[in-house]
Amino acid sequence: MGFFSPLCKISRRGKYFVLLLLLLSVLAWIATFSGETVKSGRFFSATPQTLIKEDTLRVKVNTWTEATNLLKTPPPKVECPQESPLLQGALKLSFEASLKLKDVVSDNKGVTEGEYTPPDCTARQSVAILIPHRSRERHLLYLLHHLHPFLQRQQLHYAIYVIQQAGDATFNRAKLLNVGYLEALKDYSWECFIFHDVDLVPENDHNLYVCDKQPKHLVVGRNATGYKLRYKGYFGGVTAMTREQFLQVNGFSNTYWGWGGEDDDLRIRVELQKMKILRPPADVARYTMVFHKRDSGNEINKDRMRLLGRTQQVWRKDGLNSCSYKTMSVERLPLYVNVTVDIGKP
Ligand code: UDH
Ligand code: MN
Repeated sequence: MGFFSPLCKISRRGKYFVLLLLLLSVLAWIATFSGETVKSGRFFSATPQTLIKEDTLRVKVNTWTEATNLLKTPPPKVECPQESPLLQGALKLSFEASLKLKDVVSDNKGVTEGEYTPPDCTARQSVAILIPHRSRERHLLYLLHHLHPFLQRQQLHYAIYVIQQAGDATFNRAKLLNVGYLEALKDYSWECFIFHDVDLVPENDHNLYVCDKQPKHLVVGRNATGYKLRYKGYFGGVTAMTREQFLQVNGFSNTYWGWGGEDDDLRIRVELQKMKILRPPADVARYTMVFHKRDSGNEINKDRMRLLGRTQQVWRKDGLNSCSYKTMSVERLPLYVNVTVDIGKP
């Protein structure tokens, strides 16, 4: 009798039963194995239809998490519209004696260190506003109070720079503006520059603080002149030039100390480049100038006519490329970047 002889003794029915048991265990093993592949197959090749119920659920949960995540992350920004829907047109300006700097700060929560970016769309232009300044604090406060909301309604990416002339030598508006251009470009590659007197407040927000294919003059009229252009060719007060346009004319002359002439000199530079000055419609390009007397330290420049006569000969070597100065400080205040500079004396 051999080793397997007891098996031979099992009945035929018993043999079928053992075979069935074997078959069932093989099937069970295959089932567990295929279950595993389907689960991991999600990451390889299983189509959604082959997923077992549990995984379908997991996929649903994932889609839900992805969807809620999508809601949390802001949608990609689109370019701001050609005309901002926030514009109001003619504005009611106010010059309250009680106005405080901290009120202007709290009115402009979107502004950090003088800079603002529209939250819902990508601004069409990045604009640096340059304000030449010395001891006109009250005018500066009124201007900041009006200009920040004005620029935000225009949906611009902008920053305000105040360029303070240190010391009490004769004032030089043009040289301060050259410094402003050079200093602002250290922060960001601004494409447009607005050269802005501290005492001129725009009356209508359709007067857009953006640059054009040609240099722009934004002050057609002001209260003090019955809203008429001061004289034919006047290019002062508030002007807008692209980074390239300003570079092309070599900026302002550095040689105008005291009041007058520097704006006419810039006009000559622009005309020498065959550029044409653009102006917005007169009903829009209106300003209120805060009343003031002539400042001490900014007396009429008696030499201005002589200087204007030599612009054509000197503009290439007198301007941005010859602007020497010493930066005393750059303070990043809430509403503007305060650049204090020693520009020397006449
Ligand atoms: N500025 C200062 N401080 C000064 C001088 C000039 O901040 O001490 C700046 C300021 O941005 C000002 C700009 O330079 O807006 C132009 O100077 P301005 O306002 O004195 O020039 P404007 O042509 O007036 O407006 C000239 C004298 C007006 C006398 C009016 C008498 N009716
Ligand atoms: Mn003025």
